[in-house]
Order: sequence, then C-alpha cells, then structure tokens
Amino acid sequence: MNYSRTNWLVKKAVLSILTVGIVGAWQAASAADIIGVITLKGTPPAEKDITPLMDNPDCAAMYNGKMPTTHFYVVGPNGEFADVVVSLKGVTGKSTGASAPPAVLDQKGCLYSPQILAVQTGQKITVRNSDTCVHNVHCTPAVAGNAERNDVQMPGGADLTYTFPQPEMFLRFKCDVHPWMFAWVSVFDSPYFSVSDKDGKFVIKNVPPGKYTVEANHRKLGAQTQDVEVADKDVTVNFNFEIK
Ligand SMILES: [Cu+2]
Repeated sequence: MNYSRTNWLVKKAVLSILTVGIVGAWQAASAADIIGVITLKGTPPAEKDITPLMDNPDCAAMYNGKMPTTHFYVVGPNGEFADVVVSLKGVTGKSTGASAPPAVLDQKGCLYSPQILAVQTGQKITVRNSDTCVHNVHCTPAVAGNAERNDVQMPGGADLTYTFPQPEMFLRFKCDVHPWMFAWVSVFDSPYFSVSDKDGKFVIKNVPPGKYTVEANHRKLGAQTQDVEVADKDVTVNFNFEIK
C-alpha cells in the first residue's frame, strides 16, 4: 500500500468517526412532539346570547342582525373540543419567551379574538383594535408579579404590548367599555404548551426526552392529567372531557 492510499484510508476513518460522533450527538439531543385530540362527551349548556353587544350600534354593525353568543364550549360535530390549554405540568425555568414572536390578541366585532390564548413568560402579547370603536384593555392577573393594567385603545390606535413574568392560568383580559368582552391568557414558563384547535387537535413541539405529566385544562371543566414518557418518537395523548 502506498503512502497516499494509507493517508486516504486514515482520512476516511477519521471522517467516519466524526460522522458517527456528530449523528450520535444529534440523536442524543433529539426531541419529539406530544400530539393528541381532545374530545367532549355529552351536551354542554347552551351558549348565552350577548344581547348588549347588539344594543351598541358600532358593535352590532358587524353582525348583520345575527346574535353573537358566548364561546364557553367550542365543540365540533363529533365532539372535537377546542380551546383546551395543554401543557407539561411543573416544567419551569425553560421560557424562550423573550425571543419568541409576539402573540396577537385582537379586538374584532367587540369580542376578543382569540378568547383563549397561551404564551410564555416574557413573551410579548400584541393587543390590537381592529374595530371602529374605542376599547379599554384591562388585564387583571391573580398571581403576584404579574401587573394589572388598564389602557384605553382608540379605533386605529397603535397596538399595545403586554408581558407577564410569572406563570398563570387563565389570566383575565376584559374591556371596561363592553362588559361582555373577555379573553383568558395562560402564561407558561416554558415553550411546551398548546391550545386545541377546532378539530380538537393539539401539538406540543420539540419536547426533550423524559417523563412528563401532561395537563389539559378547560376554563369551565377544569384540568385532567396523564403521564407520558418522551423518547425519540412522537407520543400521542388523547383527552376526553365529559359533561355530567
Ligand atoms: Cu371593548
């Protein structure tokens, strides 16, 4: 074997060791998603008509005579249950909120949109007024360290920005001009949470390997938990809520 052939073999061996090392490190650091579907069994109480909204000409103009209602139970035809906040219980100190894109809380048709929102500690919440009337954004946290604020927002006014440093479930936003307007913002000290969509689906992305308790929390029906172990494959966890 000549020198250059030996040299090439040595280089090839070093390269394979490096490759194995890099792939190994990548696998060790891999993460997986926790996915699932939330369903509701039984018939929830009927939503309430928001009649005072229709007494307000600015707000009523957006509904063409069709009465808006509350959104306490957002359920699909096969029990697909939306607006359930799913998170990893007790995971703290992992927030990437400071560098996460802002979450948007809009005021449209004299309702908050969305009405159930989840963010990280330190993540910006952009509150917008898409309506032609004035709103009064009033957040009323219950956890020490999260500040109450009360801000007037004119139609076409600049976006407002809120952040909360402490975890809190269902932190209330209300409007002091329109007493039916509420949004409930859950704040987590990690990026590991999700809100179920209209199909009842949720995804908690890039969860590091480990054992966790997954909590599904609905504002009216309370919380359920399930234990899971995450390795290197996606894990499915479904929750079923029931109206008794
Ligand atoms: Cu308002």
